Amino acid sequence: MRRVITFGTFDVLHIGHVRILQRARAHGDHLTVGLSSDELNFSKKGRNPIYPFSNRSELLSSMRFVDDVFMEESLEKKRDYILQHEADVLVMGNDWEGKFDEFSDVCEVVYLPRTPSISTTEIIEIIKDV
Ligand code: C2G
Repeated sequence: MRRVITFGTFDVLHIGHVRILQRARAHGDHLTVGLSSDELNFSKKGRNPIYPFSNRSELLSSMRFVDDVFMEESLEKKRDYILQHEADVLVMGNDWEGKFDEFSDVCEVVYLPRTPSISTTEIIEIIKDV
């Protein structure tokens, strides 16, 4: 079984998230998602997520192409997570291009094109203006 792993906050789930998860899953037979904790999102983006970890985890777990979800607590633990979950391939959007090449000794690293013109930040801004 070829195991794929990916990471993210996946807050205010949108088509860009769905498409990266679908494409990540297509790189193997099993997809594990390291879902950022609320605290990690705060440290990454300077704000709490709109949806708490429990809701974001439930949303991802409901997707047929997501097989497993665990809490990503630190960006620095990525190597441990990859080994712990026995991932054969790490897939990320290309906004992370090159950032995870250091893990190519333990798994294949694949960057896929982001879905253009959509982001959680943009969605939040639009909703604020309504
Ligand atoms: N993404 C995408 N297209 C978009 C928006 C996001 O393909 N329009 C991808 C990102 O490239 C990422 C994934 O969706 O691979 C999740 O995006 P975020 O939830 O914004 O996650 P991020 O803040 O990039 O966290 O350890 C890595 C980090 O946890 C990744």
